[in-house]
Amino acid sequence: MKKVITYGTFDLLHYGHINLLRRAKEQGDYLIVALSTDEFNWNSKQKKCYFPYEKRKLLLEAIRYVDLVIPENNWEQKISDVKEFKVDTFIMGDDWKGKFDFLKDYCEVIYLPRTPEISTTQIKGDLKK
Ligand code: C2G
Repeated sequence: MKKVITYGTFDLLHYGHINLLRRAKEQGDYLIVALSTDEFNWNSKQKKCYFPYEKRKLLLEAIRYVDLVIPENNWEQKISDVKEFKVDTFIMGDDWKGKFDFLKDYCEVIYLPRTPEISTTQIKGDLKK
């Protein structure tokens, strides 16, 4: 079984996220999503989520491509996650290109093209108009 992992906040879930998750699952048989906790988002990514972790987790677990959702508590857990879950492939959108190449010592690293013209930030901005 080929295992794939990806990381993110996935707040205000949108079709750009779904495109990423669909393509990530196409790379293997089992997709793990490491979902940024509220604390990690606020303390390390300066992101205030609209939906709290448990709601974002509920939404992700309802997606056919997703097999397991685990918490992302910090920037440093990726190597131990890859080892613990015996991950074959790490996937992120290419806004992160190069940032996680250190994982190439442990698994395949793939950066996929982002879906253009959609983001959680854009949704929030549009709703204020
Ligand atoms: N994404 C995408 N296209 C978009 C928007 C997002 O492909 N239009 C991808 C991002 O590249 C990322 C994933 O969807 O791979 C989740 O996006 P975010 O929730 O914004 O994740 P981020 O805050 O970048 O967190 O340790 C890594 C971080 O947790 C990544």
